[in-house]
Amino acid sequence: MALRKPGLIALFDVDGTLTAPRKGVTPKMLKFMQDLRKVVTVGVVGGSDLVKISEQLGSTVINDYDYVFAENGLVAYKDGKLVGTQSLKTFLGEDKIKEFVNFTLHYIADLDIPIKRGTFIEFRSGMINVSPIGRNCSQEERDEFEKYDKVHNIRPKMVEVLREKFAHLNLTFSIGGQISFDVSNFLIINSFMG
Ligand code: M1P
Repeated sequence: MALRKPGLIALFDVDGTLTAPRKGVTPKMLKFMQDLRKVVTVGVVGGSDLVKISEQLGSTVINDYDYVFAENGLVAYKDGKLVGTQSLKTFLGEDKIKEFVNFTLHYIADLDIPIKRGTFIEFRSGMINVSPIGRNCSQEERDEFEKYDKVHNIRPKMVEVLREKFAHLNLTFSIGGQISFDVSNFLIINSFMG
């Protein structure tokens, strides 16, 4: 690592950049990243939690890159070690989380979309991931939902409703992937950024 340029960091998004959405990294991309790391500091940033990022980039991901930022940066690793984490549970408290989950599940129950599977809400460390079709749909079903959503705006409409309903919770919404959106809190993000 002696030849690495100081003061320079190359940061890469995961889904849609290093890999196809939710797919594994190709050997070619992996080699490129390994070569790049010889000349600059390299970090990866994903909306997913570390489990999913590891499925895509490999089980040694936190050691393969200088920085790994999971959950959009709310869980951070440097040189293989956890250096920061945020807990939405601590930040919002159980009552507010329950209020959000209950409303969201009711909304999804009333939603008329072609198919529904399971795991509509995935609770992570610093965020909640919400999927109208359900996260355990197949790849084919995921691709179909993405197309359907582009026409019917299921996620943007749902985010609009949740944004208004939970304005008092200072929530942030991010539609980054194919079948879901991420929900976190402005203050948790700001406190983490220092
Ligand atoms: O990294 C982008 C997004 O990837 C997944 O989205 P989806 O399952 O909708 O394709 C999720 O892990 C999401 O949290 C993340 O932002």
